Amino acid sequence: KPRLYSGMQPSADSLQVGNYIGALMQWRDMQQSYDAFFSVVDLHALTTPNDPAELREKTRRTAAQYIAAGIEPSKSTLYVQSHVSAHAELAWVLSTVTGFGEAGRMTQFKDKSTRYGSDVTSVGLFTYPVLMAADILLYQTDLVPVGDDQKQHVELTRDIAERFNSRYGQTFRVPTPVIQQDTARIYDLQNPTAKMSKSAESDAGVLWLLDDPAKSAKKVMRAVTDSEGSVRYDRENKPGVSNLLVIYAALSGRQIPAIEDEYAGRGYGDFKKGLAEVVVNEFGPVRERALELLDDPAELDRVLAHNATKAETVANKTLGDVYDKVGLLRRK
Ligand code: AQP
Repeated sequence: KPRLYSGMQPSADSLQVGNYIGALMQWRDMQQSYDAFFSVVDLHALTTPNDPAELREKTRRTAAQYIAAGIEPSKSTLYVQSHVSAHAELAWVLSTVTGFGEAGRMTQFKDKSTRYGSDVTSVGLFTYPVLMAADILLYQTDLVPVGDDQKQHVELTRDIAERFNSRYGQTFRVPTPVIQQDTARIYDLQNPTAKMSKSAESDAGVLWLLDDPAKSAKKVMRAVTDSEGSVRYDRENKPGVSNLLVIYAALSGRQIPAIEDEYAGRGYGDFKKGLAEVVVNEFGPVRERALELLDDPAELDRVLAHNATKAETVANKTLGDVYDKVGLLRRK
């Protein structure tokens, strides 16, 4: 089976509906036909300020939500990035074959460093894409499903892999990004031209997977729409309604035109009520399952440890090969 790699940062207590539709639902499907590795990238999360105890808890919670959403830890390798030390080790070697200039062209770094200011912007934030390259290349990955915003990082990963291979001989498989479709991109309910994000400044427009369903229903009812009053998909002129339609279609497994037909001639109130019901029905069981898993952290930790061991076997093989190729004297 071809190999697939993806991950998410444990940057909040709960994932949001964009993570669910844009990543988890697709991972769940893809794990059937790929040898899939899914990690909770806690080392990446260190690039933004964190409370240590909270970071630990968020890491467990993120893993629990992967499982609750249908990632099967007996089928896919679901593990915590920092449990496999090869990630940090390979990142170091890769940083020595990455140009300072090419890393400096990463737009996410430029955006985030402008947002954070020079006091909070760390060297780690700058080398974030190199660590991501290590994540992907350690597993001899074929496919990397990512959002638009990560495409440039996967391209950098490909460049690094090709450069390393040509300098030291065939070592890494060169991965291909699978960019999520426009209809898998979810926007903030209060600000429907901005991507919904775990780290949004206000959470009024964010639908959290682990929120009380009544609260999510309320957020749907308060979502920004427009004054036209017709339920119709038009990203450009009706970003709010279009976003709600996309969420409705993804969570219900129906097509957008069928939903437009159902609500033709009815107001936004009815449409939002329908969507609120879909959200509650879909998130309810996922939330319950995640909370159940979190009730038994020892068992969850055991599953994660077992999967880390599986990941390590693959990762250490690649790392050993890299160390040999670059000329490090191996410990006997
Ligand atoms: N709004 C979204 N629509 C569709 N897919 C999304 N993803 C994230 N937001 C949306 C996908 O989820 C995976 C994890 O990405 P992430 O950890 O970067 O998610 P985030 O919620 O955007 O988190 P942060 O902490 O707020 O990150 P930054 O600061 O980077 O924006 C990815 O597959 C992503 O495509």
